[in-house]
Amino acid sequence: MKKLLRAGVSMGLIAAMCAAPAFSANAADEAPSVYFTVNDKADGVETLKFGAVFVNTKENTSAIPCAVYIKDESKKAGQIFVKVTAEKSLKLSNLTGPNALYKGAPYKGFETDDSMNLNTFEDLNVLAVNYSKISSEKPMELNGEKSDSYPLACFDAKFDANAEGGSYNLKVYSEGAYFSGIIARNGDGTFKEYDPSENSKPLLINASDRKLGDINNDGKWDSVDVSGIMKEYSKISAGQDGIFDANQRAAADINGDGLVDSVDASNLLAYYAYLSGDGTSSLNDFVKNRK
Ligand SMILES: [Ca+2]
Ligand SMILES: [Ca+2]
Repeated sequence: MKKLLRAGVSMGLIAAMCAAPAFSANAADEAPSVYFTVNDKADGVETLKFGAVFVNTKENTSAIPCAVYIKDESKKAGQIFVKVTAEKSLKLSNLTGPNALYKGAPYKGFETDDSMNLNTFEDLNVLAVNYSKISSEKPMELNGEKSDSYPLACFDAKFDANAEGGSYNLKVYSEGAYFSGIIARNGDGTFKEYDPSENSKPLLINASDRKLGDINNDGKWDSVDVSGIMKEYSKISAGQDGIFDANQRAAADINGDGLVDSVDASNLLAYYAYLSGDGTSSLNDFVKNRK
């Protein structure tokens, strides 16, 4: 009985959280999706422990190289239409296929940038990439072991000079004529279409005018920053407005999980102790290596 009740609760939660009621749980498991990476060797760019990217807008003056990948466990993708967007002050440009930078594409038959369809819609800040072999009823043939052995496409993301601090998202765009779709082919003529904008996780980019964790922007990481995060967290968790501005909030998500909470405060406190003991790693490296 208990077990049944628990199952009932979790199913209810899943139904409430699921934005795509058209898919059953099983279908959602196999649904192909896309994901994004950034090259964190660019100045002022760091990939945080739980995947979000931190950008110090003071240190970052160049475009950030990015890539978009398809994750298709079933290996059934037969046609791929993906459109990528971000907030307008994070400008997307320089769309190319993956061949030059990554020495290959996810699928056979796409050895040049001309063979995939690449389009830039500047007004919308949207980039489009199509892998389309209309004549085939079969899935496309992979080049590597997995669908994400190579990216679908590469592009640059660059903050406008007047971009404000805060949370930005690289995500799939699918609106009207600018739709995104992945058609999975079963090899027998039947197929199923998925909208990757519904099941792909955006890449969170936290942009701040200060260094990660330096909440008061005094060039030091210490107890003042820790107590700032605790204050912010206690306000937010009490349902009140936070005290941080957007730059501070972006600098406070130290582990990159999209939340500013006590875990960030405890990471920062441990880092403060580590620095006091003459530690030399960056805050991000310290947090990533922390158990
Ligand atoms: Ca500080
Ligand atoms: Ca966090």
